[in-house]
Amino acid sequence: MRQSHQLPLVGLLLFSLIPSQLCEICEVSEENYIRLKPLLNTMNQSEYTRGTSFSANVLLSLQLVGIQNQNLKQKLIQQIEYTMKRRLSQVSSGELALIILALGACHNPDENLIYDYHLIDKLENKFQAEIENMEAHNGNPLTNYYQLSLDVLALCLFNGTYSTTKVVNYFTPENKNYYFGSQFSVDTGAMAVLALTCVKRSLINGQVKTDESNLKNISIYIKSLVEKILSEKKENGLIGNTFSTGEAMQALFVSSDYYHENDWNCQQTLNTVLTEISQGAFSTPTAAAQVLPALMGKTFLDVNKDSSCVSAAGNFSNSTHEPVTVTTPGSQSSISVNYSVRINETYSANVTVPNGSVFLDVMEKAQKMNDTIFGFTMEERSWGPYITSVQGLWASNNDRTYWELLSGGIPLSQGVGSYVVHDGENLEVRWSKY
Ligand code: CBY
Repeated sequence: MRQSHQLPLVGLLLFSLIPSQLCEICEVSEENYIRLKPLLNTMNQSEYTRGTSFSANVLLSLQLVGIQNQNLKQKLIQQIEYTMKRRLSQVSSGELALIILALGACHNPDENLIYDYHLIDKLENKFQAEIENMEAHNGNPLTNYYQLSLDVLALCLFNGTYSTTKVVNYFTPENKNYYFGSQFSVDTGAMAVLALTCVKRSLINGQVKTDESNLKNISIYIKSLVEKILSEKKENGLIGNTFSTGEAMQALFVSSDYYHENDWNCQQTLNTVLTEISQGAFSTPTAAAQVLPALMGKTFLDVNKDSSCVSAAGNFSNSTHEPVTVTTPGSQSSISVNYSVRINETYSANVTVPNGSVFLDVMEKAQKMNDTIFGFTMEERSWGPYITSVQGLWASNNDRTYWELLSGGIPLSQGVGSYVVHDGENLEVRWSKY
């Protein structure tokens, strides 16, 4: 008798638990916001403004998670406006897409800048130029598929014109542009899933008309890309590497129809990312900006949702002015590394640098020692300096060539400006194809 009384109660309890568990959004809880502080501190270091895609990345991230740091936002917008006035023609398609996403996020007053500067038309042209380059150069875009995905995403979210058929033609999961060598690029795949999901939604809502087969193909592509992303999941929950995980999470948030609940333990991924934050892994503003939205349950598809910009996070951002704890290298001790440039032959030198130096310091020192062999050029990208040439040999997107960074023969997952070198290490820049 007692049991039969309890049964409905237990049933009710279960009923109320199950749905909430199914809908559980994997995001950092409010009491854990403090663990995100290092990211905000890093993003706050905008005194050294690093060009537009850096500003757009940070602004987009702040807008999406609803952080009310007007001072920083104003600085970033100024930087973006400066670029729009002076050098919009030199901005790459993906950078422009990021600018549009950042300015348009949350329907704030800056959204007008998109229309004042005709940014959507300009993006349509830059996207067209990417496609023309692919047609002329063996399927290689001017930039890369990460940027093409950003283009489609921005055009889709802000009612630009694009051809769904072209998207279907170019975004097949077998396309070589999703790969660097034989390695699937999780960052690229994730951005493509976000773009394709946006396109799929506007087809379903009837905002864009197309034939059934395009819609069907887009769904097939999303499914296949999601499988590839999930197959890059590591034992500790990271997807690809530390720096691609945030974007992979965004892609998996919007595509939950395409994988099984058991295929991904979101909480494990989240916890590992939080641990990485505490170890200082996201020490560049772009790294911090790219991971933050996912940690707060946001995706780039929330950009034009009205409700996306208000959040409890606004409150914890005001007190972020403490200096960042940087691990100061012990006294003035020196370390020495072996540095090589490999084209067909290998040119090596022993280089001594202060303890705590980064890869770039080694390259500069070697250049001073022998400019003919170790001379190089670089340009500032959103993630920091990117090596464009060594010994006068230039990387080329049309040929898919680049200068690869390695340590002990293993490719690095950080650029020359952030990778801290160790005593006795074998560093190499290698002329490679991707
Ligand atoms: N952003 C872009 O256009 C870049 C897209 C991206 C997929 C990007 C990673 C991902 C991201 N979230 O931004 C990307 N890298 C690309 C496309 C490329 C290629 C650039 C040329 C092209 N076609 O556009 C290329 C040549 C394959 C490449 N990345 C090279 C490198 C190496 C750079 C070496 C150099 N010459 O300076 C390097 C260091 C790998 C190596 N071992 O040589 C590299 N990339 C790394 C490590 C990274 C990660 C940076 C992580 C960090 N903490 O610094 C990266 C996030 C990123 C930037 N590359 Co690429 C990938 C990762 O590890 N998850 C859009 C624009 C608007 O900003």
